[in-house]
Amino acid sequence: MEAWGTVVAILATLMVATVDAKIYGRCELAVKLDKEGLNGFKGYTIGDWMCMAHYESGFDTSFVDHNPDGSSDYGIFQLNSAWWCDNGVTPTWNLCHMDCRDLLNRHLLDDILCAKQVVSSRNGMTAWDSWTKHCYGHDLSEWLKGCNMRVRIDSKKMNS
Ligand SMILES: [Ca+2]
Repeated sequence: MEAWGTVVAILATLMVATVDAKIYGRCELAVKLDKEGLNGFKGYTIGDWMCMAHYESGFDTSFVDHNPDGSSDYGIFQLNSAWWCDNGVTPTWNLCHMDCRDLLNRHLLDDILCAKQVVSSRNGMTAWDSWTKHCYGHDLSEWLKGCNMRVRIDSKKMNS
């Protein structure tokens, strides 16, 4: 039954490759985003990023959503395949020069670098409908409550 053992080994390898995703804990994600320099970036706080990511993906890096226009949104920040990444299907500008699949794994650095490009564009965070709908103008301190971090989340007092 050695062949069967080989099959099991291959399947296990494939699963590890495809399931390299992660649902981040709230504080875990907040600390990570802060560490990568998102707090205050272009005038937005970690609270803005946390709120947006929650409503976009529920902090699940494997989340993919399909849009009526044929494009898809990938990962924790739901980055779009017509603008920011290449999924091999949607005609794309691929402004982040990346494969959309790289937005589905647990490694967030590339996602964060791409999201920085999104928020640096003219529309800022209004690029994410969920941010406009659920986060803009709201008290976002709840998103960091109980997390062991000291970041200022009052954007009015912050230099952008
Ligand atoms: Ca990634």
